[in-house]
Amino acid sequence: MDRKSHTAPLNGKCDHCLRSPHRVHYTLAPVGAPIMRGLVIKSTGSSYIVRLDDGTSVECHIKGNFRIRGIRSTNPVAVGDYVVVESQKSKVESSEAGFWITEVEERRNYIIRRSTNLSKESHILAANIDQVALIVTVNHPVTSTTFIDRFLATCEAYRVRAILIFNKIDLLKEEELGQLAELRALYESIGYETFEMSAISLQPSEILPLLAGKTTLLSGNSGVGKSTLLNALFGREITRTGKISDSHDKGMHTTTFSEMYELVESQNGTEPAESKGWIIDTPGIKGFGTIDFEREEVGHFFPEIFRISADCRFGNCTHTNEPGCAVIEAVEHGEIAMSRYESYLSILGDYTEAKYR
Ligand SMILES: Nc1nc2c(ncn2[C@@H]2O[C@H](COP(=O)(O)OP(=O)(O)OP(=O)(O)O)[C@@H](O)[C@H]2O)c(=O)[nH]1
Ligand SMILES: [Mg+2]
Ligand SMILES: [Zn+2]
Repeated sequence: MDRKSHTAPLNGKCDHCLRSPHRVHYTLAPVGAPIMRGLVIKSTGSSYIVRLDDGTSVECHIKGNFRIRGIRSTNPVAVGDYVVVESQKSKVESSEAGFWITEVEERRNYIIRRSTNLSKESHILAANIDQVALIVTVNHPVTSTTFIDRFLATCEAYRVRAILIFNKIDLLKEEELGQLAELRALYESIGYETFEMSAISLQPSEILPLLAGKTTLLSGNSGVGKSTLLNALFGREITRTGKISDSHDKGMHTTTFSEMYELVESQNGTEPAESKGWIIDTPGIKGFGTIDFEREEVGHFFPEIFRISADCRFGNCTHTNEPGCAVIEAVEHGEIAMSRYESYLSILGDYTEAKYR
C-alpha cells in the first residue's frame, strides 16, 4: 500500500472516509498512474502537496538533482506551479513508495524577492497568479511605504496586478485614520485599487468581489492579518493566526508555509462545487529586495515616475542629479510623493551598495 491523500469538497461528504467537510486527508490507497500532472498547493520547503488532475492530493518530494534552470532560487518549485509527478517504488524494500516532482511546467508569471537586500538567493512567493493582494496596516504593526513600494515595483516588473488592502482599521486612532485616507488617495492616484477592512469582523461578501474567479496571492509583513482574512472568508478556522508581540507591536511569524486554498461556492444540492478562485496564504516577510532591475529600468516600475520621465532631458535619466530632470522637479512641486521618490532611490541604492561591496 502506498500513502496517498485525497481532497474532499468543502461542502460535501467525502467519498473516501465519509467525514465532512475537510480539505486534505491522508489515507492508504493504491498509487494511480505512474506519471501524473498536478498543481502545487502547499510547500514546506522539503516536501510539497500536489493536487493531481483527478482531484486527489499527494505529498511529493523533488529529486536531489532537480533544479530549475536559469533562476537561482531557494525554492525551485513554488505554490501555484503545475508539475509532473511520477510515482515510484522505492528501491529500499522497507520504505514506502514515493511521489516525485520531475518537471515544472513553464510559469505564466511569478513573484520573486530576495530575502534581504544584498542576499544572493531569491525566493519565489508563488507562480501563475492573477493578482497580488498586499495586506498592509497603518499601525499594529506599521507597514513601511518602502516595503509597499518595493513590492508594487516588483508586481509592475513581473506584470502582475496588485491591490492594496488596508487592514485593522478598527484599531486606528483619529490621526491614523487621516494617514490611512492619505495613503489610499496616494495609491489610488497612481492607479492602484485600494480597499480597507477589519479582518476580524469581515463578512465574506464584502471582499469576495475582489477575489472571485481569480488566483490571489496574499502577502505582507507578519501580523497584518493575512491568515485572519482567510479564516473570515471561509467562515471558520482553516489556518492558525497568531498574536502581535506586546513589546514590539509586530507579528510573530505564525504562518510558516505557503498554502493555496480553493474558494468554492457553497451549494446544498448534489451538483459538484464550483470553484470561485484560489487564495494563497504565505508567511509574513520583512524586507523586500527587488531582483534583476537595471538602474535605468527602476523608474519604469513606478508608474507616476515613468509617466513624467518622458519629459526628462536625457533618455537614460536616473532622476538622481541629472540636469533637466522632470521627475525631480515634480517631486519638488509635490506632484510625485516624496515617500515614493525615496522608495525609488532606496532601490537604486541597493544596486550601488551591491556594486561597491
Ligand atoms: N483588531 C484587529 N486585529 C486583527 C485584525 N486582523 C487580524 N488581527 C489580529 O492580528 C493578529 C495577527 O493576525 P494573523 O492573521 O495571524 O497575521 P498574519 O498576517 O497571518 O501573520 P503571519 O502568519 O505571521 O505572517 C491576530 O491576533 C489577529 O487576531 C483586525 O482587522 N483587527
Ligand atoms: Mg499567517
Ligand atoms: Zn529624470
